[in-house]
Order: sequence, then C-alpha cells, then structure tokens
Amino acid sequence: MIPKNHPRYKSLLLREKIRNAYESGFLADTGMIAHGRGEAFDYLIGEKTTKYSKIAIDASAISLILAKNPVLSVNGNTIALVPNEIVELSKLLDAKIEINLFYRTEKRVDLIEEILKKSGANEVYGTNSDKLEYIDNIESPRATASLNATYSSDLILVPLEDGDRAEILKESGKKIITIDLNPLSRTAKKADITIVDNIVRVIPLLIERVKFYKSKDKEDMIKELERFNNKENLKKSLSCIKLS
Ligand code: PTJ
Repeated sequence: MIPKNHPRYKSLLLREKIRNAYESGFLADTGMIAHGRGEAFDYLIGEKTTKYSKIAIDASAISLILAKNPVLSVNGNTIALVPNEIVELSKLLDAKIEINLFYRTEKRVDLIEEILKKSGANEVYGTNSDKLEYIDNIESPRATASLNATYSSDLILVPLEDGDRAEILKESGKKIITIDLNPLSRTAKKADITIVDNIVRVIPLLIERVKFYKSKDKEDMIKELERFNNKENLKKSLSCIKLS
C-alpha cells in the first residue's frame, strides 16, 4: 500500500501496475527494465506534458482522424498501463487494435486479448487465431502483421518500441506515430510523428484532442498538419531534458 502523500506516489503506482502485469504473466520480464528507462527520461523532462508533446499530440489526433485504416499497435507495457484508454481511443477513431509483441508467446497474446476484451474491445487483431503475415527483414517475433490490420493499414500508432519495425513499416509506405519518453530511440528518430511523453499522460490527452478535432473542417486540419515538422519538434523535445 503506497501512502497518497508520498512524493513519488504517481510514479510508484505505475511501478505497481508494471509489477502486477508481470506477475499476471502478460508483461515481458524485460518490460520492467524498459519501464525503468522510461521513468528516467520522464524524471528529466519534469514528469509533465511539454509544449512540444502537445504539438505532436495535436498532429497525431489529426493524422488518426484523416487516416483510412488506422491501427493501434499494443505490447505488454502499453496494456499494463492504459488498456481502457486504448479501447476508448480505438472506438472514437474506429481504429483497429493489434497485439504485436517483441517477446511473443501464445500465453501472453491470449492474456492481452482477454484484457482488451474485458476493457470493451469488440475485435482484437494479431491474436493467436488471426491471419498473420510476417514482415520481411525483421528477425524478431515482432515481424507479425495482421492481414486485416497492420498489413493493410495506412497509419500505425507504435508506442513504447525501440527497434527497426517502425523504419521498415515506413519503407512500405505507412505513416508511423510513436510515443516514447526517449527522444533518442531508433523509433523516435524514424517516426513521422514522435510524442516524447509518458503514455499514461498521452492517451487521455489524445482522446481529448481527437474529440476536439473530429468536428473541425478537413481542409483546416490538413493545413495544420502541413505546418508540423517532426524533426524540429523532436529537437525541441530533446531540449526539454534538464540536466541541472
Ligand atoms: O511486450 P513486448 O514483448 O513487445 O516487449 C515490450 C518491450 C517494451 C519490453 C520491448 O518493446 C522493448 O524492449 O522495448 P525497448 O527497446 O526498451 O523500448 C521501449 C521504449 O519505451 C524505451 O525507449 C523507453 O524509454 C520507452 N518507455 C518506457 N516506458 C514508457 C516509455 N515511453 C513512454 N511512456 C512510458 N510509460
């Protein structure tokens, strides 16, 4: 039991979620290490949503609304932290949810599918019963792509993933949005839109901004998106890291 007045209360609650997810069997053991890396970067940006994160979240909301077949790719860490919010976002956008795991096992996939269904998801892709393709040039089990989701999508939200998948998906013509507290990760550098922020703050805000933009004029949204420059925004996000 963590006392509410503990100065690190919020952060300790997240650790608790991560530990429980590991004990339940759906979080990879190294998912705990990945969380720790994220925590360190979060500390350095002041554990708050920066101005540049907000700019990237707006660009993401618009892109997701304008996409023809958007997919929300989820792994163990994402489901440990924001399962209900992912389902809410998918419903709002009519986006598909696909399970994609680096340390893929049938058991973990089943457990994650069960959590998503309990959170209200009608359909989940990338499951053990789904029709899966394997993306060329990716050696890990992360190569899986559901024929009816990632494989045929035009835009994929790829959170908490530092690797080569984003780059390869991009080469095949897909647009990539990532959420990563580490602005120097491979995926952060390769994505079309990089949100340098904690996923627990991002998804609720993204839901809010999708609701806001949904009623807006399409041409105005396109113009706003054209003004977004990921390289510039990522550079500014990096400058938010305080070392003293
Ligand atoms: O569930 P699996 O099998 O797919 O495995 C998932 C992990 C996360 C273990 C796997 O994808 C992995 O090893 O990831 P990496 O390479 O450690 O990358 C995870 C990235 O997410 C790192 O750059 C972290 O800084 C970042 N990160 C961790 N927690 C958060 C985060 N970014 C945003 N919000 C967080 N809460």
